[in-house]
Amino acid sequence: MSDETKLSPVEEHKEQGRYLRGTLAAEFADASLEHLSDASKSLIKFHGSYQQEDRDARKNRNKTGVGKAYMFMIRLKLPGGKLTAAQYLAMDDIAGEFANGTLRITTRQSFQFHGVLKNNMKATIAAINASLVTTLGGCGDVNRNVLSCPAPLPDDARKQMLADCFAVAEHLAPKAGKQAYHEIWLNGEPVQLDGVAPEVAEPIYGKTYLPRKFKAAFALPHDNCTDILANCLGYLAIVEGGKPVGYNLYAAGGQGQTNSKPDTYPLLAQCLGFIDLEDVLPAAEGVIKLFRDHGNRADRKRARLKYVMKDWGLEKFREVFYRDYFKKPYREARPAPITGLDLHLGWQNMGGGKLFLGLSVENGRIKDEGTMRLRSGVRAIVDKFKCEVRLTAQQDLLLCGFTAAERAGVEALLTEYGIPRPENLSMARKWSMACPAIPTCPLAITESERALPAVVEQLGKALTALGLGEEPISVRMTGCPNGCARPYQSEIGIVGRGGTKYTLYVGGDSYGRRLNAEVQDGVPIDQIVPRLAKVFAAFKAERAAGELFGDYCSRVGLDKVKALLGT
Ligand code: SRM
Ligand code: SF4
Repeated sequence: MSDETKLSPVEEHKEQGRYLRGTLAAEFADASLEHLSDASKSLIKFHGSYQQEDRDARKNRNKTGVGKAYMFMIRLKLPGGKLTAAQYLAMDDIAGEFANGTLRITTRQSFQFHGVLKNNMKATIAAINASLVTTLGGCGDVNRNVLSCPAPLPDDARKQMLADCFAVAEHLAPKAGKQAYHEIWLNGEPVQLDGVAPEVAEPIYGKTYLPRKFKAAFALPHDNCTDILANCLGYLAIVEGGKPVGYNLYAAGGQGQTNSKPDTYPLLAQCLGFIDLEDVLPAAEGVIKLFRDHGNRADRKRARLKYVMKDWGLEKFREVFYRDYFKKPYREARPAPITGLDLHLGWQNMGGGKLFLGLSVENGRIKDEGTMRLRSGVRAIVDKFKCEVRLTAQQDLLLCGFTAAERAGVEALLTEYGIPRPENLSMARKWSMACPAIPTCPLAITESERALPAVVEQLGKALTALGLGEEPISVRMTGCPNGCARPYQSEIGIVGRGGTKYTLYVGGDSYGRRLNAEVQDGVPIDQIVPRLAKVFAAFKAERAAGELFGDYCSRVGLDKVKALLGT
């Protein structure tokens, strides 16, 4: 076999894994094993977990020769980011008992726990499931958490999208893989699979699942808060006469790229056409099966659905999808441009006399630190009012279902626990996101979550000094080019380059419709804002009426922005 056709080792792990079982049960039962075998490292992802190490501890441990401090990250599957009060309180308990005392809202509306020790994995996953929350498919070569606008606003389209989001998540969940999950983590009875055909055991995925991860999202044209164009599959709701009538279907978006591989890059999803509401599941199944059959299983860096689109072009992609998979005629997309993105922060009316409160969570980390006891405060509010909790794809938190009379009580708790109201935070802070990076992510080459707050503070001051403090400029940082905080879809993207240096991208838009472009490489972290300040000044002087920062950068062109940045 040539290198181009030789399957990646992960394909072998899946092939031999007996529908996600492998030797996981035995390796977790053996307390003397500090870490997992390579095959188990691949398979554990499908169960919603990654083996990691504490990178902060690495230096000292190397010096004393004690080896790596292994631990696990666990990611939930929370379609639409929805949790009951009881589920939230249980997740908070788990964060304290088994993880590092924090809950991390992800950029895909879910929670991650960090720092779970190997010997606590079974108890942790069992505790999560006891609350009727799963981690199955949180990671791995399957459909990941399905996104939908979580705002409980009183409109039919959002309700329809959430219902469809749940249906897609359920339909694309592993089936034989679920039995394995029960056997390994929940003491389920072993299921005999010998002689069962793969298309029966695992009807959508088969024995070797997908070539790579798969992501789906729902959004509204006026509220793209899930960034649907970053997804492998996107449903843009079409509303006529106040009622949802179907979706414009998008396919093959993605962010990740690798520095050493110029044939990897971010791409926005492209529109396949219009589908009726009743075709939500057949369309999902069609796109995912097309990916299963045509994705690259040799080179994992080029295995995402976006490269099938890039290699074939939209015309062929559509032709194959409609003819071989969806098996219905192509219908032209309805005119529905994306025109906005709502962070859903502050107090808002959800109908029926009820209110919800959107709280901005810095980089998604719910923790107690100094005088700001966010974790304890949110816990106290959820415990007292038994409010439903929803997570946004912008790493924020919505507390839902208060009466008007309860509002003062919630406010009092916010004050008691030092939790800032969104209206008192800078726009720069509200429109920022960072990925976890160091100390947990093995792929990080710079800091991100721990570095962005200082940059955002500087940024807020620089913008305020120029009278631009109220501009909604999206800024997203990642600790490597993989793009977990979707930095290539923001107005200012800051991507880890190594050490304390970053690559700077500008010219995207805050509604997730346009990719930005690289304008400077190797920028020291303390130079990011001083260099951008010159671009902000030009923006202030030259912007057209109502023009946003990213649109300005895109209009005046990269050469001008590069010249303004200087060195
Ligand atoms: Fe991601 C890998 C964290 C959303 C693209 N991502 C990772 C890993 C698991 C590192 C690893 O492979 O060992 C990170 C774990 C870090 C840690 O310590 O927690 C990680 N990704 C995250 C989260 C937690 C970032 C966050 O700030 O919230 C997000 C979890 C989402 C979830 O709940 O499911 C997260 N990752 C994303 C997104 C954004 C999105 O999906 O909207 C992207 C870009 C979109 C895309 O998929 O293209 C993204 N993550 C990647 C990639 C690049 C994939 C590629 O196509 O090349 C990797 C690397 C990989 O898979 O090999 C990666
Ligand atoms: Fe890790 Fe890179 Fe993703 Fe950040 S962008 S979490 S550093 S893989």
